[in-house]
Amino acid sequence: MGLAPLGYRLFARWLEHDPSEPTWPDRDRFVLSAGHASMLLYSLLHLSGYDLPMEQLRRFRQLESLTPGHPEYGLTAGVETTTGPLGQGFGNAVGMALAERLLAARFNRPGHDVVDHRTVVVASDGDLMEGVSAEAASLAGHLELHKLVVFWDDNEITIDGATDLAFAREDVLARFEAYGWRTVECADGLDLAAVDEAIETAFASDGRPTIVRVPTTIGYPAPTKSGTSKAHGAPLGADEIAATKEAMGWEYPPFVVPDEVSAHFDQRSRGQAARNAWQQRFDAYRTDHPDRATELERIWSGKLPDGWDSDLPVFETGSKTATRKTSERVLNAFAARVPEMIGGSADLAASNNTTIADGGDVGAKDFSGRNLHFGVREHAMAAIANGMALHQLRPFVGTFLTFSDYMRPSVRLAALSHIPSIFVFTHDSIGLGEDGPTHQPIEHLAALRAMPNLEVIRPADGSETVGAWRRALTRQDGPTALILTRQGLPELEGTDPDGVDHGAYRVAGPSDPQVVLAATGSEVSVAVDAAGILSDRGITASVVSMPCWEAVSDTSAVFPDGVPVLSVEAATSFGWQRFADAHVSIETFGVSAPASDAFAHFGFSPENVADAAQRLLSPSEE
Ligand SMILES: Cc1ncc(C[n+]2csc(CCOP(=O)(O)OP(=O)(O)O)c2C)c(N)n1
Ligand SMILES: [Mg+2]
Repeated sequence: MGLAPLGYRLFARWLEHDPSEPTWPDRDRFVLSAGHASMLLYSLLHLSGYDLPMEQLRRFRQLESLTPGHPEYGLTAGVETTTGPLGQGFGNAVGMALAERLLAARFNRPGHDVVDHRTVVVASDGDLMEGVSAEAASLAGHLELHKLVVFWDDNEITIDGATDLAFAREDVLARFEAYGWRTVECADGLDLAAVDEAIETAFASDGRPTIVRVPTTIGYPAPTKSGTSKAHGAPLGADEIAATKEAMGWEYPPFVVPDEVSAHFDQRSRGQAARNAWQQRFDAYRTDHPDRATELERIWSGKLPDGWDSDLPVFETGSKTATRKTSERVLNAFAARVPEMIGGSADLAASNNTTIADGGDVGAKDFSGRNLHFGVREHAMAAIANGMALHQLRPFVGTFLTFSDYMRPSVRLAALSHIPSIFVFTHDSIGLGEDGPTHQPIEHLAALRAMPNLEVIRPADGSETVGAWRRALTRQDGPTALILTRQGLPELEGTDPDGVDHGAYRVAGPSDPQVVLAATGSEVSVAVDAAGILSDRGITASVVSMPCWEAVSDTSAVFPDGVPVLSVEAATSFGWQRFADAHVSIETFGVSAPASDAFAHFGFSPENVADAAQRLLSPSEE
């Protein structure tokens, strides 16, 4: 209610959007980072003329309505991203504003600004307290994302009470100024003229991103609860509603919008005019630059270009390479064909091997490059990647697997809202060696596999790395985590890119073994060697590589009935109980030691794996 004046003026006057065509590519992006104010957004969408009938507003927060508790991308027309976890929308918006600059640098030509829109955010106190927004704001300032405008709902209230409990001494605008932002003060967020003035100032860019402090009163004008934390989430109650309506001079029953209000608010003709004007500009662009126009339309459609998977590297059996390095080659092979692949790392590019050769760096003065430097800001990196993906790019972002924890809230939102971001996680086990337990992931694979709609792919060698990237790039409806080694791995004989799409497949041994060794990534070659030792001992073993659990459908071919299965993975066994009867695993934190010593210490030698398999076959022979 306190944001109604700002929302009204944005939607009904300032934003370029077309309710009849919510996915018009050059629309202004509006992100309600404070997703708990979802009814504000639903009301604005309804009144503007989006396909959100009053019936849906009545069904607010009810099962299968289009008006869930927090806005969900892909469900409700006009909702640009899923918000609710505070700070995420802010990060997504930075990604959208960045994508706009990246596409503009690639496609706009003199006299043809076909990519040219704002990204507008409403952020609450909570959004600005969260670390992710600070990371994202710092990078946005560095990159001078000047078409990004954030309105801060400065209502001095959070759930627990007034902001003087925890947020009163901070000079938010000074902080943003220090990030390289322009700051604007709105005199009164409840006064339409003051709101208009602030928006007008903010929308006239001075070359920096802009934050506008908008003082409001939460729950305005409810007579007793406005201005207090009681207005945040609890219903006002019948008496307070009646008193509020009286204060506003509003005499209509619930869910009734008077015709003159509907007519006044309806944005369809204004939106159509804006879109038609853009369409004319785009048609002129097509006349002058037909190939570019076709290419831009392809990117907007989300379709990969013809030949996207030609010229992929082939890896020689027996050669030894880390999968982070095979990944670099595969990434570059795809990137040569897929220009919308743009990505980077959180200050570990040379370790994550995420650099596009000759791609050029992205910087404030030049957005034509393809390599992004996120700085040491993992959380914002993932939130920004999601925003870029929502803007039709194919972002990939890298860090060490152990720091996936720093990004997890954004990875989760990518999964929840079907965003195809690609997360490159290298240094995937104790195999990273000397950096020790702080850097050695143990529970991370299990934690990522537990997440619905995230595909976790841990290739065993170069061949599977090809399959991993191919699968990640063809995925449209959710994110992928690529799990890669620091240390060299042998290129195996039985591996196959297609194996990744099967999820689990046999790479060595007979189809009717006495025991199955199931492994992923660096442990597949250990299992292959263990199978050789078992064979010398007169025991037949098969080796099943399981690069992608999420792709596994039928396991009967790889895990024959009645044949015991031993899992071999340098991580916690948590989750492997689904497939295996016993485990060679790590149930503690790691150790600081050379990789070979760390592997030996935790029993990841072919001999120990063979012994464990033998014990599984005849437990009494211990
Ligand atoms: C990451 C995260 N932590 C906690 C919450 C729960 N939560 C929802 S709103 C809110 C704070 C409310 O204060 P503010 O952001 O100022 O919003 P206002 O009440 O002013 O609308 C909190 C803690 C959340 N949504 N996301
Ligand atoms: Mg607040």
